[in-house]
Amino acid sequence: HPHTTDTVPAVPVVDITATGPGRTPIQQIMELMREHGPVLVRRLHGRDALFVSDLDLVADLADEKRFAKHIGPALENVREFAADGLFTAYNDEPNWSKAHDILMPAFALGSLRTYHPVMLKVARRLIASWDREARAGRPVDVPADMTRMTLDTIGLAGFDHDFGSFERAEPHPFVESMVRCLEWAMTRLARVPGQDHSAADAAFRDDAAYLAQVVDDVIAARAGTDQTGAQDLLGLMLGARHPADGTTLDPANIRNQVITFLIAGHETTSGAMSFALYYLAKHPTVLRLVQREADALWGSAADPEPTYDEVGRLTYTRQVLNEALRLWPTAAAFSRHAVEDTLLGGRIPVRAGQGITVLAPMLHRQPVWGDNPELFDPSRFTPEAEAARPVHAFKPFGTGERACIGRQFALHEATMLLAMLVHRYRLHDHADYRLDVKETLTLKPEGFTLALTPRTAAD
Ligand code: MNH
Repeated sequence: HPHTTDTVPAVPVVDITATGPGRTPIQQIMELMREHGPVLVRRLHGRDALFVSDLDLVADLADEKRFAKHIGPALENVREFAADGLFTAYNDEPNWSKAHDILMPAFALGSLRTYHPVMLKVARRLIASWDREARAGRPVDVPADMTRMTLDTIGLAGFDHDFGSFERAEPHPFVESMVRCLEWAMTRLARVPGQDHSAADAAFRDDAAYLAQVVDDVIAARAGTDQTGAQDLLGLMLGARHPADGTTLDPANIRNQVITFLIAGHETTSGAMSFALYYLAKHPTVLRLVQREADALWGSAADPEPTYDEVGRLTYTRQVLNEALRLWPTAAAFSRHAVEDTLLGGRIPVRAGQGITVLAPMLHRQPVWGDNPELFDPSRFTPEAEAARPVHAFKPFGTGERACIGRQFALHEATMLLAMLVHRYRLHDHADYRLDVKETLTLKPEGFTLALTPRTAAD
């Protein structure tokens, strides 16, 4: 039974030491919050961690004057292979602001336009693969193929490197190593003190070394060539000088940035598209509306050529994606700390530097979302509904200056692909799939397959 401590009045403390966090720690905290409410302390082997999903507390944590990004235990583990890359850098690490300033132009709207043709090219690889499977009457493995698509996209768009994922029966070894690194970072949090983990740690070192080697090859293919005018991520990393002091990123930091972007640039987007397809397969009426939106742009064209601007007009498709990210934000937790000792929400004392983790899937199920938050309903993201809702009610991309730098990149890629897929195929939930959310720090619908048939004039 939970009890309260005198340091954190009225906040339930739930000790999970007996079971540990297991293989689905996010879903475990979701369950604890359903039972104990939207703010709780999770105690594991005597270590306490404060989790919140209450809207007022999250809004308070978003105050950049009083709170900042926190590198908690999970991201400390990710630092073992991404070090001072943008995602895992400490706020006051000079390489954070330096890389942020140098790389921001790669995510400006003008740059996103230049990635559009590459995104389209990779979308067509996926479609060629799905056409083959559809003809053969074989179902497709949705998360595996979404991962092929997003890895090839970030590789080509960011680094002019082709992972060729659709030419492989198995995931690219980079993905397999990366997933094991993320799993190591997650399961390391669940370790019982005093046990021997040297075998797992040695395997992790091998995987991390492999990631670094792939990345060094990607860098070597470009280094030494003239980067003037190269505006993709790697071009900026190798060539751009910081506006303030004229220095470039150092080689160790470039390696960390490439690892960071190859991971952050594909893993979460792939999960988001997988969940969106899951909900479309389960909600024929919504699927119909997405198809209607795509049909309005592309009619019955066998091979439409979506333009950059057309993707911006796929507003209902974008709502579907947002609604999937509401229910299953694929980067489900982010952490903040207080700059100085303060009262969170005016009531919960927190010390300077103490980590506080926002659990987005539960924030996204708070009363502000109405009385049936489990219902998949893209009309929650009409412009009117969005304008009427407090801004901090929806946080799939984090908050403040450390929020996701790739948000528009991800949304463009995912919106275009979803619309192209529903324009082309009927989706058949052939296995009557029951949602099974796999956690590897990020979330994915494990084992989700779809059978496909081409749409005909009659559908
Ligand atoms: Mn992304 C930070 C979610 C796509 C690159 N991303 C974050 C954070 C969240 C997040 C949440 C903040 C984490 C924290 O506060 O600790 N990101 C997503 C989701 C998607 C996504 C849900 C897709 C959907 N991210 C992408 C893509 C890229 C990218 C695509 C790159 C092309 N994200 C980043 C980087 C950061 C980040 C880099 C770290 C930014 C910083 O701290 O400066």
